Amino acid sequence: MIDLRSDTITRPTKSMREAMYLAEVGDDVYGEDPTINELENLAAEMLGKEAALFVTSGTQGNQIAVLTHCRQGDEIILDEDSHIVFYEGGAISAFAGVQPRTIKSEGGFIDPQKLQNAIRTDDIHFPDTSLICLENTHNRAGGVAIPPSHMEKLYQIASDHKIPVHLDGARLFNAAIALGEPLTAFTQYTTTVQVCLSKGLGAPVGSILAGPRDFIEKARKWRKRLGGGLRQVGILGAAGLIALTEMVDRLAEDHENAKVLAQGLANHPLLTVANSVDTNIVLIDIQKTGMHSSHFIEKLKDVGILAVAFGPETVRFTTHYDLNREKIEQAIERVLSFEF
Ligand code: TLP
Repeated sequence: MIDLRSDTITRPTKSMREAMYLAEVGDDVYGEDPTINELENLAAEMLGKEAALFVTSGTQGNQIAVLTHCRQGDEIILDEDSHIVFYEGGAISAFAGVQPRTIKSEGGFIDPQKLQNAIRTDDIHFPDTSLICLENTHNRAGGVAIPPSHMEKLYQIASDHKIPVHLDGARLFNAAIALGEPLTAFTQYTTTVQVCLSKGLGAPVGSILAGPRDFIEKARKWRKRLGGGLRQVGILGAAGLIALTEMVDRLAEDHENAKVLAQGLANHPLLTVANSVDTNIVLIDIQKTGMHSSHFIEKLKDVGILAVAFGPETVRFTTHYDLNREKIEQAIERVLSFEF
């Protein structure tokens, strides 16, 4: 099988497994795991934030951010197609008790005027707007890398209203590599940020939530409340350190492979590339096949390819570390020779 479902399927590298085996560990709930402490310090430095916290997943990192920034009954502003709204099981309402006020972005870009209009004024009828969430790269828009200059405009509006900004940067490393910008070029326009170690960077488990020191101390308590206080977790942190030090620059290969895949699939008369392929995600519009995407991905399995449905007429293919150029070329060949 050529598995293009997600970059989450990457398995830990040999050097990750060795580092995990040898990791120095302690009880992290006591703050005594040296490997996790090293990971959190390095991540905070790379992201230009005062402090960082290792969390079990991107979802947990985003949810802890919302819980820490907001109170029940608050309103948070975010793109209607953001991961937090679309793919986190309604957790912001289930856990933080906040109300989402969604904006329709244009291909992942939130219009500053729409953001400005969505912020509540001081009125006894209204909920308080207590958080603005951004996403970069933007998953459902097709891995779109949003430039720091656009984030700056949104951050300026948020700052004018004294509203914090949380960035779901599950794939922020991809945005940084694609645009040739340092991570801090993006994170300077955020109050807090969540980045995933377990996507393109290949770690088996884990994300980082980073922000001001007092925020991270409160977030640590929320993590504990959610059962996310782990003990000798340096075993996982060791892989996270390799992810941050050895796996970032090579994301460029995944991006190249995605472009090759998109160009190849575009040669099929019934398939249309539906995104700009900035990073490692290719969206294919299958409307001309007359099939529903769920049927289409079942058919793809017959030729040994896994992908995910992204809407009734859209299918997502994601490139990653476990698929080299040869596999990408095989995938193209298999799709092109297939009669839908
Ligand atoms: N996204 C997964 C699925 O949940 C859709 C994927 O395969 O792309 N933020 C963004 C932008 C994400 O894409 C994801 C994972 C998360 C957060 C959540 O990360 P995890 O899976 O670690 O909870």
